[in-house]
Amino acid sequence: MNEGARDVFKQFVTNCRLLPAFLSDAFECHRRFFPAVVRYRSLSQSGFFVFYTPEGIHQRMIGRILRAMSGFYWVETADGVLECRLRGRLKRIEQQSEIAVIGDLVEVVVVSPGQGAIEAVQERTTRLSRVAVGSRGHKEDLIVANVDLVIVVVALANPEFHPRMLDRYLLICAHNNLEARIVASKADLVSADYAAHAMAPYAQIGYETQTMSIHSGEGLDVIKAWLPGRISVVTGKSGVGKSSLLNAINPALALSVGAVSTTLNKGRHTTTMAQLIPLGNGGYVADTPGIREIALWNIPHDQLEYGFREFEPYLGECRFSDCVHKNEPDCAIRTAVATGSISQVRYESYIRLLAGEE
Ligand SMILES: Nc1nc2c(ncn2[C@@H]2O[C@H](COP(=O)(O)OP(=O)(O)OP(=O)(O)O)[C@@H](O)[C@H]2O)c(=O)[nH]1
Ligand SMILES: [Mg+2]
Ligand SMILES: [Zn+2]
Repeated sequence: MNEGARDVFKQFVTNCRLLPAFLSDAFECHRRFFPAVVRYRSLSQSGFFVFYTPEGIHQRMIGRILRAMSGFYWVETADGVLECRLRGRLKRIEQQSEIAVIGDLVEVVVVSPGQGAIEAVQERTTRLSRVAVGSRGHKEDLIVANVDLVIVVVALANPEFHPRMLDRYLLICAHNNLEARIVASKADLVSADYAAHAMAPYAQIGYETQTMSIHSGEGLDVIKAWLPGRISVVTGKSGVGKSSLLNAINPALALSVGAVSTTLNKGRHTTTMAQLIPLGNGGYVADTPGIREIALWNIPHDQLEYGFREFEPYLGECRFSDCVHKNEPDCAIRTAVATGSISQVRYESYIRLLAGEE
């Protein structure tokens, strides 16, 4: 499309977005008389236009990236899923940061049947990424864009429950300003008492927690009700049952599920690539591989305390303003731990993260 035509097109798109829905519908009915508009579905999310230019027909659509691999992007549009590549100009930005990731809303142009080019990436509302804000010399490792909810799955057994790992995930969510809910999976392998005991410190500090089992069906309805109308990411260590959970909620997904490696009790990364799955109820869910490199991820020490929400009432109460709550005198956090207001387990997690321990 030449520059002149592009400007006219942009103006046209802008004008169309301002139109009330009924007008778009009217256009649809009378498209014979308005050859520029072929179809328009939703004012906010998706829609598409056919615009006549001297070179022919160009469709510009808004779509959502469902999958990304080796420079290819699978974009869900009003007209099906297109396999897309980035326009050259975007590729140059890509080298500095991830320009397009799953969850992104993008503007695409059809280049041939089933294939398109990503022209622009819309601004993200939120992001789930591994690299701390403010850390230098790192390319931001963005996992999913426009996330509304992170479902952190921890197994109550097989692999053994480790609060440390859960705390790391919660820290990442807090650092990305994302709501996190905790699913304690494989409840069929432990007693109800054990499950309640494991989750108690998290429930106490206001996290929504849910025990779940794909065998007994416990918790599935509750988790299913979290999903409509938002983008959720299911995350957690390999082998905890993330893909199993999604299959149990929606068997049509048929995600591959693997046995937990018995030698290492670590899982073996059955899911190798994050993908966003449209659920058909306005909701999307991303199944992610267990984050293997999570140990490498680090955030600055002075920001660590903000990832522990129960510390918040005490921050600023310590004698030293730069207190790291380790062995400084008159530390409000340590006092709160001693009096039982802050859980010992969580405090230990904090100390280990502070020490950079794996
Ligand atoms: N007993 C029991 N086993 C479960 C449950 N959920 C999952 N599993 C088993 O746990 C193993 C791992 O499940 P997956 O769903 O592949 O785990 P994942 O978290 O997706 O693992 P990655 O894709 O490697 O990150 C499989 O053998 C499942 O059958 C559960 O509720 N109870
Ligand atoms: Mg999986
Ligand atoms: Zn302190």
